Amino acid sequence: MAIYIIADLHLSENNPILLNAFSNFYEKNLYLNDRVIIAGDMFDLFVGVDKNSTFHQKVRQIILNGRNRGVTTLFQRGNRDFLMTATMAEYFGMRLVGDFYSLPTVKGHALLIHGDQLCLSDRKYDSFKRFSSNPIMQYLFLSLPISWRNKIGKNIRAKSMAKNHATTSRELLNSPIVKEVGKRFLESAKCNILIHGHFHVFGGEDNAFGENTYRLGLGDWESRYSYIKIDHNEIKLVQRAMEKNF
Ligand SMILES: [Mn+2]
Repeated sequence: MAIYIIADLHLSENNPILLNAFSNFYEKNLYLNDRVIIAGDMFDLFVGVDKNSTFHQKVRQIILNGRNRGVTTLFQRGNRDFLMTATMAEYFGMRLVGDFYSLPTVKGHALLIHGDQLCLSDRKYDSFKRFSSNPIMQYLFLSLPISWRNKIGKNIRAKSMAKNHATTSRELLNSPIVKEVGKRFLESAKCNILIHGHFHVFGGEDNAFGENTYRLGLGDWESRYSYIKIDHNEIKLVQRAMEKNF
């Protein structure tokens, strides 16, 4: 019985290799009573459930197959899939959890966030999320036909990506502001381990936010994938090559 945390898969219908890797992750790593927490950006872009999309059906089937084998999936929203509601998550066989989720480990309490929250002071903060952070806008947006939503989402994402290259993710991650925000998050949640994705920079950092604090950063899924495993004995950050057919 273990908890696995993954993030930043950026699944899309144009990338069947990633979808296959996601499927294999379930098939090869997860067993009865295991729990997966997908910490955001599971989708490259998510503008609501499209029940007619074979892509969405496939994602759903992978998670439901896991559920049938006793694997529970929790979902935390990222900046690419922040429009996921509890009902939509349930369609995919997942349970939606909060944007700040804490869990006990052998090395102390860990706070899990997608990671975009660490960049709140960044003026270039993802405009797709800013675009409809207000509930009324979200409601109006979700009432549009799915084809419109896809088009609008893709346009906004393209604009946001085009102007996001001034600072590298690694520089951003090491900036004093991110350190300060992370420290505050840990203090208010009474945790000493911060787990996050979003930056696509794999790696752990000891004393990242003060003495005896740890930062565990998940990488994105591309030629490699990463996960965090938590069980009664350990908490570990793992990166692996994406084997052929994985
Ligand atoms: Mn992200």
